[in-house]
Amino acid sequence: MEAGLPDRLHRTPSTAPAGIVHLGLGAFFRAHGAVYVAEAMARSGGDWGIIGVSLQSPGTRDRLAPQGWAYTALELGPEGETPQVVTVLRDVLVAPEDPQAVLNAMAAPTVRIVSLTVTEKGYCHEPSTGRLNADHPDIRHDLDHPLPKSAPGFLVRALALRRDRGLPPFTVLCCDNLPENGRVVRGVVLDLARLIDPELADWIAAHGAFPATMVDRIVPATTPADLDRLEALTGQRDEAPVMHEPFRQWVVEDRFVGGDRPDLGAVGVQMVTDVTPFEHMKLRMLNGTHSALAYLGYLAGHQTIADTVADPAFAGLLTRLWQDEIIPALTPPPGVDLGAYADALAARFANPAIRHRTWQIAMDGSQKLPQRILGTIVEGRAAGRPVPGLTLAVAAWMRYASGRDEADGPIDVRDPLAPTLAGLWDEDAARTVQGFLALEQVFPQALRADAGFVRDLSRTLHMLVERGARDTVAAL
Ligand code: CS2
Repeated sequence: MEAGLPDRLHRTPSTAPAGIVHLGLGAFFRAHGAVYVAEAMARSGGDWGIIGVSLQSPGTRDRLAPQGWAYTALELGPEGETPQVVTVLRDVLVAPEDPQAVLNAMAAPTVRIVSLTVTEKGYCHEPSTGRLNADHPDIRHDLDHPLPKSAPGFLVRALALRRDRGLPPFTVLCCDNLPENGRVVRGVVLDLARLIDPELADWIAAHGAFPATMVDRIVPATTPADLDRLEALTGQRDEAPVMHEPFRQWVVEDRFVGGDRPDLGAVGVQMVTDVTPFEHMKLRMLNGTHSALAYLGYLAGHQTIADTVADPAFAGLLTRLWQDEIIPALTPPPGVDLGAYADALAARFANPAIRHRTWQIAMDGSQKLPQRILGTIVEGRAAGRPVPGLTLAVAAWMRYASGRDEADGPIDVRDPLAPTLAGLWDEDAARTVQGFLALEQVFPQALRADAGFVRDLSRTLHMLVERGARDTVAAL
């Protein structure tokens, strides 16, 4: 044992072969998919240990390595904290340091699933169409170089290795909050493969599997204070724990290459034939209101989602968004009562133990808004249903993306389009709206051509700037 490391956490990693390679080893996957897989193996066995891959930086690998890849998942309930040590990781690779090692891991005969949480922008696609953006700098690189940078590049090059070695493809299990995530990742993989080797694309189309999933657990970023609190609770120093709420849900389309997968159904994962109604419900009811609260709450000076919904004006907005604007456009998944789902969400958002920053959720709005908010607006307007709350959320995103807050202080806007968005801000609300709506990769044609929506959005943005977020929410 290394000095200072507690023995319960620190362990010699298992040498059993891994069955899964996971791209994008962030806090969300370590608090969600990895925990389910660990439980499924404990329950039903199988060599499903996970090799994690960081596509950008070595930080997670460097913090986990001295712990033998074990880490604590700390459940933050309203009435207490429950730690669990997760030991399902077998190794962690850092793609930019050694892309060949990542490809070798993905092409190993024992690996049958490659799962991904690379965030919306990691698929290098156009959010409004779901197709590969062949002009993306990483895709341009991956077209010319056998050692890739992007997630689609790793998938395609590793699938090529497997085909060349006579191995079956792995199942690609997308665990990001994209609409029809299985179809989108299949589309970008086939688009890229076709540009590299059309026969490879045919082979993947014929033999591959890209099940759709709906993933849900609120996992705020771990802070230095969390490390100290956890140490006080357990007596062990963990340099790489993850924090999560008690709730979790995973709905998975049961379509795996050769039917080969961990026994997820035994540990509460819903294995279904159609994920779409679950995905719409979650993306629009949870993530849609999350984004609305993030932009408006941030502008109103609220640090976290729990703080935002503790403000009665925002709690009122939330109820209204669900009841009047979002639920009427949804088809409930089998056996689900959407009103009860909303009530449960309200309690989850209010959980004071979860310090989920509005700033964190506000990231990458250009990649998130289409599936979270814009689809509901299109459907509402087509049905003649007013959508003032969601329109206000879009206006708040524009205001936020300007990079200046209501006291004219700077906002640290994180978005692949950040410089473009900041440049669209204009003193005149109608001109700002015109500039944003010209972003074809974000706004669907149905909204860009909807004069009534353009007028409502311009008025709402004008009011938001004049009166500030809190007053505008209260007056809605
Ligand atoms: C959040 C999600 O950061 C965000 O954009 O809306 O991470 C959200 O917490 C999860 O999807 C909950 O399952």
